[in-house]
Amino acid sequence: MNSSRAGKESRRGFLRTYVFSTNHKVVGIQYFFLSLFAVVVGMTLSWIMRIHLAWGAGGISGFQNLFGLNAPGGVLTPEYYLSLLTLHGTIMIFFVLTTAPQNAFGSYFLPLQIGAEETAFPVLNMLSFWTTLIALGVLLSTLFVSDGPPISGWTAYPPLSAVGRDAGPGLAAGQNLWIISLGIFCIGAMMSALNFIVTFIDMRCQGMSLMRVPLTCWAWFITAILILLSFAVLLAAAILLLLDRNAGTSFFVPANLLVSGKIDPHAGGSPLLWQHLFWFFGHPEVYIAILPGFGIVSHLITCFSRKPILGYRVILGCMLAIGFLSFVVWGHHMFVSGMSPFSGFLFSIPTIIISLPSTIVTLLWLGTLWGGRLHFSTAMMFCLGFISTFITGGLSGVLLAHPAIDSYLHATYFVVGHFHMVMGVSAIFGIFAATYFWFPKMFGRLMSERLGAIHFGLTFVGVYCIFLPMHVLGMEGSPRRYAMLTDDFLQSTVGMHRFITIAALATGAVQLVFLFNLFWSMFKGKRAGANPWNATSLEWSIDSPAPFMSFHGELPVVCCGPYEYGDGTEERDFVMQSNSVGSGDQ
Ligand code: HEM
Ligand SMILES: [Cu+2]
Repeated sequence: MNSSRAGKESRRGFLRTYVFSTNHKVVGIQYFFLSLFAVVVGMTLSWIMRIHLAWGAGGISGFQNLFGLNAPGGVLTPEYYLSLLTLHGTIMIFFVLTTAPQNAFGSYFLPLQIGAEETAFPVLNMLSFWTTLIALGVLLSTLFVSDGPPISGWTAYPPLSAVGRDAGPGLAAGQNLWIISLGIFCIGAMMSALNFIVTFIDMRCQGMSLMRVPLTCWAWFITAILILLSFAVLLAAAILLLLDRNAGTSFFVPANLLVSGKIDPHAGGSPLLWQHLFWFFGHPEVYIAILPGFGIVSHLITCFSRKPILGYRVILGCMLAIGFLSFVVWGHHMFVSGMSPFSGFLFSIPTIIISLPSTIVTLLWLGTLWGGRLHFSTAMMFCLGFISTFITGGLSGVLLAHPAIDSYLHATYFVVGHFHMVMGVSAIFGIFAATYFWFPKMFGRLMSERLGAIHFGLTFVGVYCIFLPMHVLGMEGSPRRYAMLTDDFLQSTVGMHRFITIAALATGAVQLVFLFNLFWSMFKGKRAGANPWNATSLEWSIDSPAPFMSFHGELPVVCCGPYEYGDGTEERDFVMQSNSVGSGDQ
């Protein structure tokens, strides 16, 4: 049935084949480029913020030309800084960290790795991409409405986000568009999650029993469940917020609120309700960003250590435990919201517990590396970078899990350092590792390993230079979301802020090496054989680049587990999951 469907597709015209395609590989590549575009925009915004923080006080002439009234004399208004901040956070969290690891690589490789010709609902797959693209368009359109993007941050707390124009710039049309964009994004994310779940359960080929599924696929599957459960709540919350703003309801706005000298007409809602709904989504969201990375790192380090993975079932159990626990810790984002100390305690305990499965997985990764014949490909180095930054970011998380410590550090740069380290950098390293590893399968050529090593080395040093000092700034009391360091006690931090900005600009420049490598290798890279890394999973048993119909209608039959490395001879120390198609290099 599938093969005839895919066959029909290959006879369709250009538009249906490459643009409005239902082929999971085309959709995966479309998602990949969507998040590549998004990350470039998000990074550019962060540079503007960083330059402003470091040297903004005297005015920067280019800013006046770029932002007009939003930067009189070249100094960004505090409100416009917040607008850019909101856009930066929203783009990075949703359109980069949710989209690339799960949708780009998941759409492409989940069906291949479980031996399916397609996803279960190819049309849904196509629709989910286009929905996500529309959501990005709506979000970016806030840059062009009269009072710009909202100033309420990526968490959009009411009352600020609910009471409209009177509360500040960006809170009229901009905030409406922001909410609509998020709502559309939720719908796209849920469509794709549903598709992933059914594909995983229903479409595994013969012999692909649950314990033979690569950990990457398990990670995409668990992440899909988290997406379905948490984005549903965010969608509902977004609709309620939209109603509060435009239909006179009062879910989130309390009575008798004085806004810009006027009594707000809303009555009887609770701003805390939004915080609960938002973080019930928001905490699972950080695991949505990182779990696919868990799968990718597990999958790659065993290949580049030439050893079976240590504790397949334990890693799987830990990922399931993390998935479950991520739904019961949301209150740790609200320690300072005035919740009772008892509630704080109840949220603190599972937060500390959730670090246990994370630690176990990390130790199992180190155990897998131990005694292996390590091959330091660029993909492998990014996996090691992932482990390093995950430990660094995780450790500061354990500190923040204590309400007493969090109360002091919550609104400071310590938190900015923490979440950038763990979700920004770790998750992005997972994306880089996946890109270098699967590029040959997606584009039929190899990326330059020399440029890759340069890219990794400089990026690794760079991110530590950017985000470690932020912890120190936080402990010194530097507040986050401030556009300028005007208070006396902040003057002593100017030097460190400048250092961070220089590091951020330099690390950003290093990404040009990656972009060059990516596009140059697509056309000029060395041609890749079917299995350049001598890996075992099914995607490596077909040609590179993967043909339009991956298995030509003849689904593979799986005979072995996913990580049978290290047995056999020097030249061939691995057993592929299926020998039914091609195997080995060339
Ligand atoms: C080149 C790398 C990056 C730099 C230099 C950077 C810089 C910044 C800066 C300056 C802020 C504002 C902090 C404040 O004033 O409180 C910020 C906020 C934020 N960034 Fe980044 N960022 C980078 C990458 C990322 C990535 C990859 C993510 C994805 C997780 C991310 C997510 C966020 C979030 C969620 C916020 C908070 C937004 C809010 O509070 O509404 N950033 N970043
Ligand atoms: Cu959390």
